[in-house]
Amino acid sequence: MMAVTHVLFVLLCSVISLGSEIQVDPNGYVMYCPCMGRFGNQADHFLGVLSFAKALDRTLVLPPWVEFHFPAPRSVQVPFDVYFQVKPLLEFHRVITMESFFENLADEVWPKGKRTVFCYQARTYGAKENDCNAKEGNPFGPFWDTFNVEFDSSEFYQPLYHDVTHSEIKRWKERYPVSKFPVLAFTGAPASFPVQQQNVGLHKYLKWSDNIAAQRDKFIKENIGDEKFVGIHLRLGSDFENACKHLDSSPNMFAAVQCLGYRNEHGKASQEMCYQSEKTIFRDLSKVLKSTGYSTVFIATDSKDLKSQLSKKFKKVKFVKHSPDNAHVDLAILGASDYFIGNCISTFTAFVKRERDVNNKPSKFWDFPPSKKHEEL
Ligand code: GFB
Repeated sequence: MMAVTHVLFVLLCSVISLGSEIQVDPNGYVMYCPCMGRFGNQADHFLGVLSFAKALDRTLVLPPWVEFHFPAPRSVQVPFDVYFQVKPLLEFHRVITMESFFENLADEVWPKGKRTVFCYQARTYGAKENDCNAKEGNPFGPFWDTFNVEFDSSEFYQPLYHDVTHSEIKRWKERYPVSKFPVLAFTGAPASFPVQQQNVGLHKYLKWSDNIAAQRDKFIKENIGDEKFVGIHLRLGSDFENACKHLDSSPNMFAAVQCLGYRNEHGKASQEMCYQSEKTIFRDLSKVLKSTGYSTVFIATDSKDLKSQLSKKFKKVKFVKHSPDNAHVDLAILGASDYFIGNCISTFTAFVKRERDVNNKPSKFWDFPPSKKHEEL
C-alpha cells in the first residue's frame, strides 16, 4: 500500500512539474539593461520597452531595477518582482523575470558563445573599436555580471528605431529573424525617454508587490488611519537644483511633457515648476488644503522635508513622513493619497501621476500652470 501511494505521489509530482515547466517562446525574447537614470527614468523606459516587445511579439525579459546605493561604488540589481507583481503584466503581454530566464532557458535559447548584444551604433568609449562595449562602465558591467553574461559579438541596429509603427516592426522582423536572433539583448532600453504618450496608460499593468503594498498599508493604518490625506512630493535635492539651472536650454527636461503636453501645447516650464521655493509650496498646498478640507499631509522627499516649516505655517494640519527612507514605499503612499501635488519635471512624480491617472485620482503640480506673481498666504 505504501509503495502504491509513493508511486502515485511521484506521478502527481511529475504532472505538476510538467504543468509548470517554463516553455521556450518560439517567437524569441527582448532583453535589456535599464542602464539610464534612477527609478523614475527606468520606469519611463520600461513602459516603452513593454510596448516594443509586444509589437515585435517577443517575450519581454523583465530586468532587475538598477540602484545606486551610496557609498557603494557599484550599482546593485533588485529583481523586478521585489517591487512589482509579474502576473498583471501577463494580461498585456508575455514576460519572464531575468532570473527565471537565466535559471531555466538561457542555456537552451541563448547559449554561451552565441550572445550578441545590440546597440544603435558603436559606443565610442571602451576597450574595443566598432563594438557596443556593453559591459563598459557602471551600471553596464555590474548589470550583465549579475547573470554572468559575456558578449560574443555586437550588432548595430541603426537606422532602425524602437518605434512600434507597422512598417518599423516589419523591418525589425526582417532584419533580425528569430531563427538567427532568438534574443535581442540591448545595451540600454530600446525605448524613448520620456515615455511616449501612447504608452503612458500601460502603467495600469504595474501593480506593487505584496511586500510594498503591505508596507504602504501599514504606514497608512498606523499614521493616518481613515482620514483623507494629501500626498506631496518634494524634489529638492542639490542634483535637481543643478539640473533645473538648464531648464532654459532644455525646456522639455525629464518628465516636463506631463505638464507641458507632448506638443508643448500647455506652454513653457518655469523655474518654480522645476525647483520650488517654500513660498510656492506653502501657497499651492494652502489652496489644496482649503479646497479639499483635508488636514493630513504625507511628505515624500529626496532631501529636506520642510516638516517644521510646514507645521509652523499650517498649525492645524498633521504632517507625516515614512521612515526609514524608502523610495518605493513613498511612491506607493503617494499613489494612495486622496490628493497629490508633485513636480512637473521629475520622473519620480511622473510615476505617481500615471498610477493615479489609471485609478482616477486627482493630482496637481507645483506652480502649474505657472503663476506670474506669487500670492502671499
Ligand atoms: O526616480 P528618478 O529618476 O526621478 O531619480 P527624477 C530620483 C531618485 O531620487 C529616486 C530619490 O529614484 C529616489 O531614489 N527620490 C526622489 C526620492 N524623490 C524621492 C522621494 O520623495 N522619496 C524618496 N525616498 N526618494 C532625475 C533623474 O530624477 O534627476 C535624472 O532621473 C537626473 O537622471 C536628475 O539625475 C537630476 O526624474 O526626479
